[in-house]
Amino acid sequence: MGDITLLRSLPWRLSAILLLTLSAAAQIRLERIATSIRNCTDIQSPRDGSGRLFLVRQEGSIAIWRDGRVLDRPFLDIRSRISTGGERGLLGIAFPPNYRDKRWFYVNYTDRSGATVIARYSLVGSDPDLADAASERILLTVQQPFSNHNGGQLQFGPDGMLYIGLGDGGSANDPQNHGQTRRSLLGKMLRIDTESDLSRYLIPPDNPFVNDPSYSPEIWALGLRNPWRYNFDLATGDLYIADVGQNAQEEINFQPRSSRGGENYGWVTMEGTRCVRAGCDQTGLTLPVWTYPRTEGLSITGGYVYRGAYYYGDFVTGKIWALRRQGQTWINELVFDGGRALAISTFGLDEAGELYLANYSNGEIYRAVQVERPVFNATGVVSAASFTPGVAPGSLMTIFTRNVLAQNTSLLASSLPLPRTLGGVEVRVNDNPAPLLAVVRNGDSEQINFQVPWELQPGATVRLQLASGVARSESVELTVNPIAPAIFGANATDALLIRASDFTLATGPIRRGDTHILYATGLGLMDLPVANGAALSQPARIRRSAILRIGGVACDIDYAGAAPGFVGVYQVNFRVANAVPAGSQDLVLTIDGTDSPGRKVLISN
Ligand SMILES: [Ca+2]
Repeated sequence: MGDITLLRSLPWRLSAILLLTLSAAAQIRLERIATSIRNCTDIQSPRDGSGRLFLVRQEGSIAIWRDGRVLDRPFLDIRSRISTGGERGLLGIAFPPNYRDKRWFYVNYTDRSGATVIARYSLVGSDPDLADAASERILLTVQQPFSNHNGGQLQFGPDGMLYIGLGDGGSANDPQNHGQTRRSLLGKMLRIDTESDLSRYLIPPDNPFVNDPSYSPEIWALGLRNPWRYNFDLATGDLYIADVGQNAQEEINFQPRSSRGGENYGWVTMEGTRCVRAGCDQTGLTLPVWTYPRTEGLSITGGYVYRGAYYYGDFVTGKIWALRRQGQTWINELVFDGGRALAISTFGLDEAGELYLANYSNGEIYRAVQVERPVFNATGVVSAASFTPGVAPGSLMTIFTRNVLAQNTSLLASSLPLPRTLGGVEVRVNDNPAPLLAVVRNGDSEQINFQVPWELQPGATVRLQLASGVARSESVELTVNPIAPAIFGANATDALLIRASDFTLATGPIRRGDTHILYATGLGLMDLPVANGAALSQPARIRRSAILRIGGVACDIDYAGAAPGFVGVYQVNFRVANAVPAGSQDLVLTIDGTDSPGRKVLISN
């Protein structure tokens, strides 16, 4: 096969095909920036220009990461005040707007009795790297009936208010119905004003239930199970609340910046999009914009909007996805798969907008680094025989790409049926990996040869995407043709011909009256079916009419059909007509009225 699908540079003639290109989220790899942050529960930037990250340890201390290393002295150590283990401990830190001028911050922890405490601490004197453990001022204490589902995040919104996400109090299936109980702070998103009066917190007058005494006035939204992580998109002010599921679904709730609050996110009437309580009255509920099932993960860890997409992960399966809105739909892509060794407990975003995450199980902190994604476009998807556009069922295609292979490589499929992955590379056709013939990088030139699946319907739009490891290209859409005839060449111009008399390569001029064989692709369906990636072992004729002309003179065709033993390749056996003129002539194969690009043949005198 390598002799037939000769690799060549991209031809200059590319027809303009109007195509839709879908944008895609960046794939990432992880770069370790710190170790020894055991059981990290939060990563926060004070956004004060210092470049520091504050790394929260569940056991009750906070470390500072600055200039590439963790400072020896903890920023804060309140281990003596807290209960830890399981879902308890020091769970979150938040810096108020204009922190540089304020020098105080907030933490969320479970105290010795297991109650949730929201407290303010201040710095020691002028030292920006040391907080005063004796400066605690408790703003809010919420009793917890069970040890789990304590929430843990604290976030200031774009409105300067402090948002506090509280879980439903724990156990399973919210036995005390806190999520839907209006006077309970559990199972809610709270919104309070901490900055207007430092002696106490205030209820913002525009909270949704301030005038309804059946609700606690702190409530901003209800119906949450355990909103362990939630964050605002710093660019838009939209809020993403990742709510940990019970038995079936992990969910992401989206609250646009325009929201005035009061959403009911459904728990425990519903878990994600699934009914939990009998009756399941969904009136007034706001359903998640995205859920994932147990096959993908068991405990969602919400993240941040990073380079235009919401990156989040799963604590148990170590997967990281990017979710983004396109029109009215949400598109979710896997961007990293760390496996079960990566226990993603929290994400962080530094002042420059870079994304971080913590591995709860080994104490490592990572920076996410964007992976160069494979790149190709529609004009780089061409017939493997002619390097001209045209996608037809069963045909062999070449894709010219970048960023698929790290080094010079020449991988050829070594068995039939053709594999669906070669060297970690896939060509996805409507999300299904297609049979691959070759994956080649030579210098900056990369090309991939694949077979178009037989079952594609002419006229349909087909979506192509490249995958290399976890990296994914953007998708490119093409229209399927019934046929796309193209003749393989011996070089850039000349047809590759085999003499039928002795099956040797015809290298010199050919004689009138002799029978020759050419190879082609894109000739459409045959009178025998063949599986994708497989070759027939016997002849099978094409269904459409074939005409072969040399120098404009039609030549008799003995056979036009499958090339037995080859995938996606046809052969045409023809006799050079006596009326063909001598010299260099154009050879054109016409299938059902569609001409192949011409190839040169030399006719002897
Ligand atoms: Ca929900």
